[in-house]
Amino acid sequence: MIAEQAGAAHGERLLRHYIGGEFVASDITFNDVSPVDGSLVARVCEADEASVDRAVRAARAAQRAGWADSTPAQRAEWLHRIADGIEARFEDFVAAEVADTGRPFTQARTLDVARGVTNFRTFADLVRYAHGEYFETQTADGGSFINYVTRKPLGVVGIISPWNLPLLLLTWKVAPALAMGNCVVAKPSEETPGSATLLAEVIHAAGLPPGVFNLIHGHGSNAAGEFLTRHPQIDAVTFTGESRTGSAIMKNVADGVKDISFELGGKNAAVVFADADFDAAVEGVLKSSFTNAGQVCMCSERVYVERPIFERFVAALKTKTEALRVGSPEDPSATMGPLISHGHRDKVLSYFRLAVEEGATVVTGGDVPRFDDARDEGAFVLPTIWTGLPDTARVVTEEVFGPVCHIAPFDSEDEVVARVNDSAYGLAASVWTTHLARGHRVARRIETGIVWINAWYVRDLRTPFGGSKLSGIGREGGRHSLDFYSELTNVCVRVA
Ligand code: NAD
Ligand code: 6OD
Repeated sequence: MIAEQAGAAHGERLLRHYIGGEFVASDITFNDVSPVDGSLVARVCEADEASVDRAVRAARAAQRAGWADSTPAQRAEWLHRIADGIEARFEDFVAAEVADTGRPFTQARTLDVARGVTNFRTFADLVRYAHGEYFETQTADGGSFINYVTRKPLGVVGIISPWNLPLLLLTWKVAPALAMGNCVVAKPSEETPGSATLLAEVIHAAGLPPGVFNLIHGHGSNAAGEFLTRHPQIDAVTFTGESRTGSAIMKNVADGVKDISFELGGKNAAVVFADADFDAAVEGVLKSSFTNAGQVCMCSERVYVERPIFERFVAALKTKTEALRVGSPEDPSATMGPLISHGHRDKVLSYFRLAVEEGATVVTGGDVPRFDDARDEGAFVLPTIWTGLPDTARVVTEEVFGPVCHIAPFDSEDEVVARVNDSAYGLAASVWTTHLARGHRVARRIETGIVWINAWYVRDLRTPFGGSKLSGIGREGGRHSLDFYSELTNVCVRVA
């Protein structure tokens, strides 16, 4: 971890924590750097254990002071006010997201920040219509009872989010947690603190009661993230990130038997049948492999193509991939930005080398681009396609989380389903076919939390989102979020 004493020098931005309704600094700070050219974006405060403790206590106090007793309609109003605040500063959020990630402005506008607004509006609307359950019960001795189920907030929720879709994935948890009457302490990724700080500013300006939303910055292991998940006064932890980190957090929450919701890694497959709409499938796999430089948990890194169209498909995807333009956000023609950091690029480049060692044919990419300007200091890699590896190769089984895919041929439906399911992960899959029954049949047999047929990353926020196996625990989205962020109590009443 890069951490130093003292705050920001003159003219540098200092990103502070937001605790108990106030922006507070800490003595220790670290650098937030641009992945485009390594320049300093801001200095960021690193929360120590005492700061995390203050944030959790502020949240607990706010919970007791009335947030838990507010009505769904009141909380829905607050959420819409926050969404209004994001909209009012839309371009500031876009700039923060682009500065931290180097992604194209268009993506930040249409995906990241737009979803930040939608997350708040959706859960504002859903909470108004959240309902309980009701059952009538008769006992053998003639007694008659009604059972009804009430929802209460969990209390204080710790939220830990990753860097790949910073605002989207933070607000995807903050919005339903607040909607259900919880107070939160959120820790965004140390790589992307910018939009989270703006969210705190928006929430502050909206006048949310102090302590309802708290933000702490810092690193994860043996730092702010771990202090938060270990804190005895946290009632639940919701986490998005690597499977290995999920496992570490699980150990830390075990003592308190805290509720958890985990959205973790993936090694997702795309399956293209020979009867697919060819052009749509090529375009779909291009998106599913290379969107956000492959740094989306649902990206497909394994592509299976039915043998009769295999060669044609590889050639067509190669042509489209080579037409992608890697560049910085200032370049309006750039369709793919850098990876999040040099550290992550080192990891992706190690997989580039490993693929060659394992005997892959590099169809395209497999290297870094050369710009002959400041961008050569950035964390760019070329979108990369491999063929020729067995399913057991490490680059075909391990999550790379970069702009890569391995394409392999298959001969039958049964075979491809078995190969897709032969994975430690179970997050998402996409199936490309015009055979209606086959699409549904394959979707039922694939062991992932999400299956798209002739589509990829289409989201209706009422649907359950999450994965099986190493890809996570639980589901969020729609009523599944409302369920996770609330404690249910069954009340049983004798009526006769
Ligand atoms: P990461 O696990 O390294 O970090 C995520 C967050 O956890 C960060 O805020 C980090 O500071 C914190 N953290 C790290 N160690 C911790 C610890 N011991 N205790 C508490 N907090 C800790 O993940 P990342 O590199 O930021 O994100 C990429 C990964 O996230 C990929 O594996 C990707 O598949 C996964 N992801 C999954 C989903 C999903 O919905 N399933 C969505 C996005 C990303
Ligand atoms: O769109 C969403 O709701 C969601 N949870 C996306 C996850 C993306 C992973 O990178």
